[in-house]
Amino acid sequence: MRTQVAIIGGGPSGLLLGQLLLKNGIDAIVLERQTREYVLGRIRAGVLEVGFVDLMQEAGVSDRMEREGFVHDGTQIALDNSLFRIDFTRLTGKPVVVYGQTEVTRDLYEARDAEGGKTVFQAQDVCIHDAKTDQPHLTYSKDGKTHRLDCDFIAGCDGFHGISRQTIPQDIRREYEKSYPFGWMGILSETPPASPELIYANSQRGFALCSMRNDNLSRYYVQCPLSDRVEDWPDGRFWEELKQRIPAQVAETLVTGPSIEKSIAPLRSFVSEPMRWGRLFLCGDAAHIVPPTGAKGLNTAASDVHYLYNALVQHYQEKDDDGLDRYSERALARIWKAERFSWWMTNLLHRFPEQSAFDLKIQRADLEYLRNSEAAQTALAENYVGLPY
Ligand code: FAS
Ligand code: PHB
Repeated sequence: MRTQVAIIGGGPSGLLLGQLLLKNGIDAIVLERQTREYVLGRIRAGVLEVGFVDLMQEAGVSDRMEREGFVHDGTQIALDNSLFRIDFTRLTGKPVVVYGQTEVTRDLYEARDAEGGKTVFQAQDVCIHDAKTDQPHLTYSKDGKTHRLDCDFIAGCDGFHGISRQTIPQDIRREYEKSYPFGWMGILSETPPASPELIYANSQRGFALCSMRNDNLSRYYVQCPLSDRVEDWPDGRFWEELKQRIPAQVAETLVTGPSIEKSIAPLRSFVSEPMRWGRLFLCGDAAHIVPPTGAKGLNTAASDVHYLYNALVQHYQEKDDDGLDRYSERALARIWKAERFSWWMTNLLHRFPEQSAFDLKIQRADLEYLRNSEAAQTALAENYVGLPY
């Protein structure tokens, strides 16, 4: 088998890249380790930057998002028992769109099917060969047979636990990592959202987030110790803890119900440089991870896709490799700003086990400054809605 661009990973990065390439007449095959159902069963991101929405429009996959996505002009910050609002649209001219990553992935798969994009599910043991030559290829196994896929370029869109990053020799890779001493216990419930906008809460008991997917599907998180397991959090305990971390005026009207999904995610900041090795290009979680506090994970995957897709179009249509040669530098410049913002939001809103009385005073001063300063709110808003590509 041969294609122009071999994409490893059928998550949002791989699918969005594949769709944009397809739209520009560039052939790409997606190799996905899991089944489609498994990929669509993951509950992850919920907030999309306008840049992401624009890319989905460019890919011709935005109809349902425009119908069902919630445009949010701002967010609420809860400090103990009070709330204050960050007005994204007034401060930056841009909103965000609340639309689940699961739905994004579903829409991309449906578009890929409709337009004849080829996806190999349950492709096991994907291996990258000759990435440093102009004739790279992949091998993978499926149905007990080994297959070969010859290509011009390889897009490593296989997430944090994929093989692409590991293919780059250790002495070439520079990895930067920060692990946080807590996780997020998240639930999904078929209940109306606690508030029309998201609420990011810093409370004495720890961080909490009230989010949503639609008018009757809510997404909540509470900060929890890394040692916790999902079974430590029966629904009743979760709801009681959430109510103690959000303002009483919100807790009083909170509609609780059975969880339909529950998971604990660790929080990590991670970047692997460079994002190119010969004809292999890393994209999304394969190259970087952020704590979800700033809602940047999926959105930085989108900016990687933007740079890589435009570079590949430039290569094939203009015989110009400037975009490919600059890909890693350009993607990393924006990624590090998203890493900084996600780290900052995480430090602003969470309680750290080793925080001293002084640290707590500084954190509170940071929050009070944010509450009262338009400049501070503008800085948060412009990062949250998404810095320019
Ligand atoms: P993904 O990990 O989504 O996709 C990679 C794909 O590659 C997967 O389908 C995998 O099966 C496949 N793959 C892996 N290895 C392979 C191999 N060897 N061969 C073939 N295929 C292979 N971001 C936010 O903005 N907000 C959030 O709230 C949020 N919550 C998250 C919760 C969790 C538990 C996790 C893990 C991430 C969360 N994220 C969140 C970040 C998340 O949304 C990612 O940024 C997003 O999934 C990135 O998409 P991809 O780069 O496509 O990687
Ligand atoms: C979500 O809705 O899952 C969500 C929203 C905002 C975040 C993280 C997660 O910062």
